Amino acid sequence: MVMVKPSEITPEHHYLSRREFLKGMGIVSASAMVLAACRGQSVTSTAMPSAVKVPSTITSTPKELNEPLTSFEAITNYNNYYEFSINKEAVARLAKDFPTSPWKIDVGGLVNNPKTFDLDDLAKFSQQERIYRLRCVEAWSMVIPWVGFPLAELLKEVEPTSKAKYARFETIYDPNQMPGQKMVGYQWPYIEGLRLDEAMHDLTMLATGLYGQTLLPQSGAPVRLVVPWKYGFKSIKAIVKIDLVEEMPTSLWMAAAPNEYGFYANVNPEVSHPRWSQASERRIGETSRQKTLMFNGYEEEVAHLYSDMDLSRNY
Ligand SMILES: Nc1nc2c(c(=O)[nH]1)N[C@H]1C(S)=C(S)[C@@H](COP(=O)(O)O)O[C@H]1N2
Ligand SMILES: [Mo]
Repeated sequence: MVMVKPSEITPEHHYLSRREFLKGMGIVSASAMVLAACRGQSVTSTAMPSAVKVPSTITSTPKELNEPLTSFEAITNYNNYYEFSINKEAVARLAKDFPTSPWKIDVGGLVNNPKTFDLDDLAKFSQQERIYRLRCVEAWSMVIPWVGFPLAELLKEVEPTSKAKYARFETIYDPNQMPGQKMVGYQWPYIEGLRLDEAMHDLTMLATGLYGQTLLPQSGAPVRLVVPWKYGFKSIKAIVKIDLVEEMPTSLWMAAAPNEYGFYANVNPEVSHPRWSQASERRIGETSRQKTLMFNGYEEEVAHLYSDMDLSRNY
């Protein structure tokens, strides 16, 4: 396993605007081709056997950033995943053999049509590529070409009732496979939550892949949440359960350190975390720091969700 220190990551290829690229190349996933080119592999050899198979034709990119992508090597070797290790550069090795198939997600609670989704069911949702910034509360960030589908599409199938106000997400609990779950000081399994309108927002996705290939265990395989306008800890990995509930869920981080982590956790350069200023961030693989953007750059899309909140307070 090659361990990549952030300082050792070579400057990235500059990512062509996806639209420009597709104009020249046809409909093959642009990032899969960039990846293949970088690693000297053919696109077709990258599919993993035991998870949602990412199709080689990906149809849309609603959010185009025109920023260089973080390298595949950095995205998959610098991970926060406390179930395996608190050492970001050890996660990939420790998670390597984590079994991600078979898998199922139970979706229930305040819904008319509770349902269990296996990997084949997840693969039936039309998979799209979306390039998003990921901003960790520790003040580093990446640009990641995810593959997945809007969470809203799955939630529509279970039909939340009018009583449902929040979605509560749960990671698998398997301390034999996940040594970090024996760590004291945390209430395992990892829990996260979203308000229902946040969960239904088109930017909120369930990711099954990145860079045109199936997710690796360290990235949250086989399926993880991605909420790009919130700090990274909201984007819970290896989900086995989603419940629609009436009360605001208590996340693992809220329970562990209520003075440090709120429920909303919207990226906000004006509000410092007790241990980290949020004004700027280190883009992994780049040398200079850059200014953090309100809502991580998604203000236009999401600010209306919070029009009645005082954004100078730490939520
Ligand atoms: N189950 C689980 N999900 C998790 C975490 C974790 O420790 N366990 N870490 C979170 C944090 S703090 C971040 S920044 C992102 C990191 O995602 P990445 O490793 O794919 O970059 O995952 C989030 N999801
Ligand atoms: Mo994070």
